[in-house]
Amino acid sequence: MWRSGDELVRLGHDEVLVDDAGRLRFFDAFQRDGALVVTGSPTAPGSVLTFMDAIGVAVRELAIGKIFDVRVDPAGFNVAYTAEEVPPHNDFANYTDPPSGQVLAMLVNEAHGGRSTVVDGWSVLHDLDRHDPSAIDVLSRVQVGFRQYSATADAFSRAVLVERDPEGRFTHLRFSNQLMQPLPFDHPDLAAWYRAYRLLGAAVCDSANQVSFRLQAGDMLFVNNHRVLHAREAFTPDGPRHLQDVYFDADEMTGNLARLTGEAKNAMVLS
Ligand SMILES: O=C(O)CCC(=O)C(=O)O
Ligand SMILES: [Fe+2]
Repeated sequence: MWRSGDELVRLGHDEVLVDDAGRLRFFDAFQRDGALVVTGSPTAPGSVLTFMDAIGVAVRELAIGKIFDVRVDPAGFNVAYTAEEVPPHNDFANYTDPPSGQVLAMLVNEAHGGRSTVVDGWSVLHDLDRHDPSAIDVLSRVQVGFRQYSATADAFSRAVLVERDPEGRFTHLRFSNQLMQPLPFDHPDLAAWYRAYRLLGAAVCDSANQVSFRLQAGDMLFVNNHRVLHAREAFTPDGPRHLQDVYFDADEMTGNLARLTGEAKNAMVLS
C-alpha cells in the first residue's frame, strides 16, 4: 500500500514488450501497487489496443465502445470532457460489476495544468477502519445509487461503497461523486452513512494520500479500478489534450503474472 511520497513504477513501452522479463516487471508492479505508468508509447489513436493485444489482456467493450476519447467537448456527457478539475473517483461505479482495470493513455498533452493524481483506496480504507470501524461498517452495508447517461446510453446500479472478501480484506472501493445519487431522505441510516461518507471523502481528498504527476504524451497510466482512484487537476485549454481510456479485467493481469512466475504451471490453485 502506498501514500504521498511514494512514486509509481515507470516502465518503458519497449522494455515491457521486448521479453518475458519486461512483461513480468509490468504485471508484478500492477499486482503489487494497483497502478503504474508505461512511458514512451506510440501516440497514434488506438495504439493502446495494440499494446493490450501484445500483453494478452482483453479489452472490455462498454456502451461507449472499446475506446473512451477524453478531450474538451461541449457535447460531452461527463465532467471529464471539460477543462474542470475531476476529483478522485473510479470509473463506471454505475455498473454492478465495474471493470477492474483501466488504462488512461495520453496521446497529446499541450495544455497547461491538468496534472494527474492517484489514491490507493485500500490504504485509505485501512486507515479509516483503524480510526472508525463503524464508518466502514455502514459504508459496507448501505447501498446507494450510481448513474451515468448520455444522449444514447444509460446505466444505473445500486451498490455499497466498500466490499471485503470473506477473510476481511478490502476488495472494492466504489467512489464517484460524479455518478453517485443521493440517499433517500428517509433512509434509516441517513445520518450515519453521510457522516462516514464525509470521512471517506476527506481522506480521499487529503494530499497525504495522493500521488501526483503529469501524464506526458506517450504515457499510459494503468490502474486497478477497484482499488485505485484517479483524478485530474483543472487545466487551461490553451493547447490540445487528448486521452484514450480503455477498460479490462485485472484478473487477466493476475493470471499473466502467475504464468510468467511459473505459479500457474505448478499449482492447481492460485493464492
Ligand atoms: O482527463 C484526465 O486526466 C482523466 C479524466 C478521467 O477521469 C478519465 O479519463 O477517466
Ligand atoms: Fe475517470
